[in-house]
Order: sequence, then C-alpha cells, then structure tokens
Amino acid sequence: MSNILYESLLEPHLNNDKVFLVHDDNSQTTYREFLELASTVAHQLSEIGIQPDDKLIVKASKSKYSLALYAASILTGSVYIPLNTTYTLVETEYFIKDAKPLFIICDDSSAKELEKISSSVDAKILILNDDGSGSLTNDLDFFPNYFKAVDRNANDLASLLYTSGTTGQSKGAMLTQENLLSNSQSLYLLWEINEKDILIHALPIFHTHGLFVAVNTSLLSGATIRFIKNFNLDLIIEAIPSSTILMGVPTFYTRLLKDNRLNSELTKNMRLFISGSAPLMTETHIEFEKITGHQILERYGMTETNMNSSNPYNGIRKPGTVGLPLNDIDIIITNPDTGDILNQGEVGMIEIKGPNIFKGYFNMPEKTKKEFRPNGYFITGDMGIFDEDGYLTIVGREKDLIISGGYNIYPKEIEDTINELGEVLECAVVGVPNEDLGEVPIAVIVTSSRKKEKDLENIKKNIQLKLAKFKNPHSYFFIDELPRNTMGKVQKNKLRDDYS
Ligand code: MCA
Ligand code: AMP
Repeated sequence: MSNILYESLLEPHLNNDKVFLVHDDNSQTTYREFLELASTVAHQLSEIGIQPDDKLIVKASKSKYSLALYAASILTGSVYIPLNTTYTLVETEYFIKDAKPLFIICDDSSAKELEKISSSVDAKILILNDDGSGSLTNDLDFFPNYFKAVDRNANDLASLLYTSGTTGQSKGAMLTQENLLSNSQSLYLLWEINEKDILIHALPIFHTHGLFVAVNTSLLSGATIRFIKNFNLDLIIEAIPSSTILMGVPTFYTRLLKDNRLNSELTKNMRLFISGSAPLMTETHIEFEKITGHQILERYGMTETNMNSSNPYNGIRKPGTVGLPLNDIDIIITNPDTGDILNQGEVGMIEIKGPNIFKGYFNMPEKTKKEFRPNGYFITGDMGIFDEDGYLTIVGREKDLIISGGYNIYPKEIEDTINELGEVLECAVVGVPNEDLGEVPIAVIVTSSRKKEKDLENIKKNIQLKLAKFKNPHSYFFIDELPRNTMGKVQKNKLRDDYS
C-alpha cells in the first residue's frame, strides 16, 4: 500500500523552499509552507474524526487555505468534493444530500443557511471565510506541521466531482488516485512543464481545469503559480511578462484580444498559452498568433475523464482541432447507435478508454452502465471526427449542453425550473452565440396566461432562487407554440437559428 498522489505531488516538496504560490498582494507561499499548512489542516480534520473515504465538501473561495484542503484530503485519504461557490442553497442541498459528507467547509453566511441540511445528514460544518478566518483555521498553530499520509490504493477515490454528464441530473463522477495522477503525468510531460515555469492561474479551483490540470501539473513539476483569486484581466496582463504559461478557457483569450496592451513584446517571455473546456474559435487562434506570435494550444477534456487529447507542444497545432489522443489514452469514433468503429474521416461518437476514465457515477450503477460500452469504452456524448493526421475535431454534442465561458449549463435543469410555474405550458432553453462567453442560454416559453410580464417576473424569481447566476437565461421569449418535428420532438436547432 502507498498513496501515489501524496508521493508524487506533495512528498517531494516537504523541504522545498521554492515559491509555490504568488498571491494577488504579491505575498508568497513556499512549497514547504504550503505542505506545512496542509499538514496542520489534515491534523485538524483528523482530530475531529475524518477517516479515509469520508467525504469533504468544500464550498469556499480560492485561497491558499482552500487549496490546502485539497492537499489535506490527499493526506487523510478523504474524498475531495469542491463546489462552485456561486451555487444556490437549493443546488448545494442536492449535493450534500447525495454525497453525505462528514465535513462541509463553507463561509459564515453559507453555514447559517446550511445548518439544517447538514444536520440532516450528520455532517459537521467548518468555517473558512474569504479572508481566511473561521473555525477551520482558528487553531491551526497548535497542530504539528507534519502529517503522515494515510495509505491509499491507486484505485481508491480521491475526488467526487459533480457534473451533469449526458443528462440534466447532477452526478458525482468518482475519480481515483490513478485517474488523477496518470493524467497529470501525461500532461506535464507533453507540455514540458518544469520547475522554471510560472503559471498564471486565474481559473476557479472547483473544476477539473483549475484544480487537476493546473495545480497537479504544477505540483508534479515544482512550478510556481501566480494564484489570481478571481478572473482579472489587469492582473493577468501584469503577470504575463514575468510568467511562462497561461491556462484558460476561450473567454480568457477573446478578452485578451480586445485589450490593446496585448502584443508580442508583452508575451515574449511566455512559452505556452493553453485553452480548453469550450471550443476555441479558429479566428481566435489565428488572431492571437497574429498579435503575439504564439499559437494557442487547444486540448479536450471532461470531468469524467480528465484530459483526453491535446495539440502537440512540439509539432503542428491545428486550429479548430483538439489535437491527438494523449499518450496512454485510446480514442475511437463510433456509430452512436451500435458502437461500431467508423472509418477515419467519418463523424461519430467520441468514445474513450484509458487510466484517466472515472470509476463511475456515485451511487448510480445503472446510469454508469449506460455510459460505457461492454468493451469498456466511455461514451462521451461529444461528436467528433479524426483527420488523416490523427487530429480530433469536436463537431458537436449529442448531449443537450450549453457551454458558457467554460461553465456547463444543462438546458433541462433550467427548463424544469421554468416549468414549475403553473402558467407555463412548455418551454425550451437553447444556447445562442455570445461574443464574450461563447454561448449563453435563452428561454422560449409558452404560457396559458395573458399576463406575460407577471409570468416573466415569477419565472425570473424562481430561477434566481434555485439556479446559480451563470445559468440564468440572458433573454426570455414568449411564443404560441414550440416548433416540433413529426415525432413531436422540439426542434431546438430551429429555435437556435431563430433567436441567434
Ligand atoms: C460569470 N458569469 C457568467 C459566467 N461567469 N455567466 C455565464 N457564464 C459564465 N461562465 C456571470 C456572473 O454570474 C455575473 O452575473 C457576471 O457574469 C459577471 O461575473 P464575474 O464573476 O465578474 O465574471 P468573470 O469573473 O468575468 O468570469 C467569467 C469567466 C469565468 C472568467 C469566463 O466564468 C470563468 O472563470 N470560467 C471558467 C470556468 C471553468 O473553469 N471551467 C472549467 C470546467 P451578474 O452580473 O448578473 O451578477 S472543467 C471542464 O470543463 C473540462 C474538464 C475541461 O476540459 O477543462
Ligand atoms: P465538463 O464535464 O463540465 O468538464 O465538460 C466537458 C465537456 O466540455 C466536454 O464533453 C466537451 O463537450 C466540452 N469541451 C471540453 N474541452 C473542449 C474543447 N477544447 N473544445 C470543445 N469542447 C470542449
């Protein structure tokens, strides 16, 4: 027995005095200090009862403390469950009831709201406020700054990340130690991340991209992270001349391109700009190269699989493609109905097999079974095509999903919330193009009442109560009936065309 995540990501840094995190106020945290902080947090959790396999929900803003919680969960062998800090009470309640964590880490204001829900599942709340204060950190000085990592198998759970996968219902994707480690190893080798690198990190740390892709590859290589708390264009531009890598969603790049401070002089010390989580427009790639001389490297991933493919670091980066399958990962294109492998050049379902693939959806064996072929390939719900050089292009999605600024939005979740109102007869939510965020949701509604303004007020109120802000439709339209095909299915493509 061992603990491969601990041995690869944390243990090598026990006596490392190099800077790990540079914060927005220019204060720094060395690797040694980070490990010591994580150890005291691990002692704190363990003193109040955490055991391997216990679940730890973290809904806290980005800071060295929330990052230390991730490291402490590796040390204690608990299952790390980060949540988007903007989730509403209704959304958070679902995750707590589903995961039944032993601990919930959140700020004071959320704690008050979550008290009843947490006690219904016997979870204890620990406070971590935005300024680092709270019951989690109050007594850290009293704990030893070394914690002996517990043993874990490579196949043991490291994290549960909630995603809606191919349907509207949120499910916890069970990610093992091996899933996470094998993927970070492939990426840091491919992208040649090393201890001289300084990574600009302006992503949230509650998703695969900001946490596992960005943080794990940095820990593996001993790189330094410019740890920007919230997306801030000025801070990113300020950091570029003294940094080497940026990882972002396409919105980062379209926003940079709009800023006249971006030029080849500013970016001359950078060696790599990486984009993922949503499609990067070919025009963005071309424009960025024209202005900076850098070709953005696009890669493709999923919560259930970590990263699957990437354009090469050395070699041709083809705009509009998500590159070649990663080292130890097998990607096939199949007929969605039969699973038969299609010929190169044919569009089909992207299916994936490899050490990166999650163990299944938490407490949902039937759902898990449906998403895998009998031969073990995971059915992604993304449609793709390989070109003659083996580069993959994502041409669409079979799953009904909107990706807005890198966040996934499931139309069904919004439709269900709108449909809860008595007056609503039916509705459809579709994504329409948006210059800044790629696409945004809009809602098309059929109601029985004549008081559309009052209906709209009630609909918006319900949406705001139940769904995080980033899921709120940008516009609402009332029509007499939804367009349907001969099978009675709502023609979302038509709505998309009509309202774009
Ligand atoms: C913020 N808002 C949004 C979004 N972000 N609305 C729709 N989509 C969004 N993505 C809303 C807020 O609710 C707010 O609304 C207003 O926009 C301004 O919010 P603010 O926080 O100031 O926005 P921002 O800081 O400029 O953020 C935009 C962002 C951010 C930088 C694009 O959304 C972001 O960091 N996205 C990255 C998400 C990510 O990490 N995805 C990876 C998932 P109001 O004004 O009404 O209050 S992992 C994944 O997908 C896979 C595995 C992969 O391949 O990586
Ligand atoms: P999530 O499971 O929330 O992490 O979202 C994963 C989904 O994001 C994938 O199934 C794709 O549909 C999409 N995605 C991720 N990276 C890319 C990319 N580079 N281009 C297009 N879509 C992407």
